[in-house]
Amino acid sequence: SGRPSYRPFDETTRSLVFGLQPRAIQGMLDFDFACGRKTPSVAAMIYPFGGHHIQKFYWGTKETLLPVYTSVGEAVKKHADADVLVNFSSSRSVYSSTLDAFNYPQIKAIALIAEGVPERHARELLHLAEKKKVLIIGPATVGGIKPGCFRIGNSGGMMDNILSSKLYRAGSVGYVSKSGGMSNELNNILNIFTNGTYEGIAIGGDRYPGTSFIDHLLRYEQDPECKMLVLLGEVGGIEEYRVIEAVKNGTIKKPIVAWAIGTCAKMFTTEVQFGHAGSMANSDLETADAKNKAMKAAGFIVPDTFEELPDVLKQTYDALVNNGTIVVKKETEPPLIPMDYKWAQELGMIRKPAAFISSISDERGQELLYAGMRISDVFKEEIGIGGVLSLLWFKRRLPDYACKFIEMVLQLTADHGPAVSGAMNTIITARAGKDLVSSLAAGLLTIGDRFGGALDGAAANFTSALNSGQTPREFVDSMRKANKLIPGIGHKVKSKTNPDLRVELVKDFVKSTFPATATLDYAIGVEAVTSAKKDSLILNVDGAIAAAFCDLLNCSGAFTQEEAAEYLKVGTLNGLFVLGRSIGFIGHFIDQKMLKQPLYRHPSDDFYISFADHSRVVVQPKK
Ligand code: Q5B
Repeated sequence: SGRPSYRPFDETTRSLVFGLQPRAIQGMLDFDFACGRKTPSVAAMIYPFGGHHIQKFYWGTKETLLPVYTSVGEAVKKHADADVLVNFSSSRSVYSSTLDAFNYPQIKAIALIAEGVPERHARELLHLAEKKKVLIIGPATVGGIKPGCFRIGNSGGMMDNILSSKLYRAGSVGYVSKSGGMSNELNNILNIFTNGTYEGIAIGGDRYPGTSFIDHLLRYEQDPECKMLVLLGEVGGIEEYRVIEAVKNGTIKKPIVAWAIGTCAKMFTTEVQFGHAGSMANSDLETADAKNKAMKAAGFIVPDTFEELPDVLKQTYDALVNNGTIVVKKETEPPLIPMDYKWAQELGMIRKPAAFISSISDERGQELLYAGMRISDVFKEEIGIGGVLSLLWFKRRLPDYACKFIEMVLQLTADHGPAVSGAMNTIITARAGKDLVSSLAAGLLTIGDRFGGALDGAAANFTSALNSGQTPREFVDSMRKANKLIPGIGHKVKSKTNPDLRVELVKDFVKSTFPATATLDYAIGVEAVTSAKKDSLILNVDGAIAAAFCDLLNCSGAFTQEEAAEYLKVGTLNGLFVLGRSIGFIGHFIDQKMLKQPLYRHPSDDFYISFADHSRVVVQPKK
């Protein structure tokens, strides 16, 4: 890469990201753009599952494509300029993916983000990394940031944080800490009290980090652009003492401000384990107080309390400015980074008209809601399928008898044998080798005016006839005059002498539970007229259900008159037959498949085939 070893990241650094982390990658690209980088710092992603593909990201206001490879080897081969691996693999797979990355000398630095990596694995990786001269940051870290140059994963936080801490351009202070959260705090403090961060690394909170404080501080010491060092240590471990040694023996000469977090541990009567796996003092030497004392004694600039850290940072920085070590540069404004739509929306900064309105269900919250009712209450209150239908179709709870009626309708209409149009279609489609949805759809598509889909028509006709004051006979006559069949009347096989028991069940239930039955009574009156003419012109299942549902809409008290009329107008009632009969059609599909029925071909002798006369006339072309 041509970079000196003390400077693993600069404004030309290119990385590979292991794992599908679109948010983190977008954050890295937004950072790059804010820094004025010419090329994105992420060259590609590696994800072993799902095959080689491409993903789209924003580059400023425009969009850019990043390839996703299935192996480190493939990615390295395609992107010879990438020498950093940001490894987001989980604690289970980080060991193997990092071992694999060690096979490619092109990779010079690896950040291990995963928490909970087994210590045995961490130590092995650490050992191998030393042998292979690979810089490891982590595990259990957000990574680190090189302002103006390169951001590892989510380091530095959200873009507004990056901008307010001026991480889009380099400052003069190099820091190292364990915690990613404290790194953010340091970025902020350094921006306020100095000219900002030159580089910041969070080594991670585990007991065996791939690199420690000293590794990074020695790099900063060598880097002429880094003028001042900060060490944010903590209770537990003895890594701070390696830095003390380096300061004492003169390896580290640059001014170093330091603080070990965890001085409050002494206020507890027992040993305290802080948030990090390694943050517990196993001896007096490992306490934060002992470390602060030792660092101060070795010549570090150590405040008396953490609250005084900003003051000593400012004093140290001012002194470096005054003696000419730091030359304050003119501030440059970063380019405007378009805010992520979702984030802006969350902040309440933008609004957008919704393309769709929906008012029956909502899955966005913690719990699924049906018309405002929690799914857990649906079961707690045992509202049943009738209750669920009343919520999702009518957006309200209906009285108990209404829910029971709905359930009765679904059971009554569930099937009527294999010979009806819809079942035949389903069976033929299933036998043609088609799937469940196709076979079901083929069956459903037969539902209409003649078969199963006469409910809406029946409801409309019975209602208007009843409301207009026509007697059933006048209504039948008027329909005949208009040459119209009465929807809800007539059946292919059922008749006065072979009554449809389903209709009887409907009548009995409605008569005994509904507060009013004017429409059903009217339909029965119509049946009396039609069946007197012809035995098969009975009130059929469509007609009986439709008439009863009109009574439910009009007289249950759950709907206004306008609502009742609107539900009829939009064609709600055929839905009852469609829903109920879907049960049967699916049954027929499964039945045919289980019976391994072959392709059906209808016998040709069942067709009378005749061509129209004109098909034999040859039309001569005009001369
Ligand atoms: N005539 C149902 O016809 C059927 C008349 C009528 C006045 C009428 C017919 C019809 C209206 C639509 C309707 C739902 C096609 C039916 C269902 C679900 C099912 C099915 C299953 C299940 C039967 C003979 C004579 C003619 C006609 C006259 C007939 N209907 N007059 N109003 N409605 N009804 N559909 O038996 O003088 O001789 O020329 O369209 O409500 O689909 O089980 O099968 O659960 O799956 O073939 O129950 O009624 O009678 O057409 O030969 O007519 O009666 O004008 O008079 P048919 P046609 P004319 S339930």
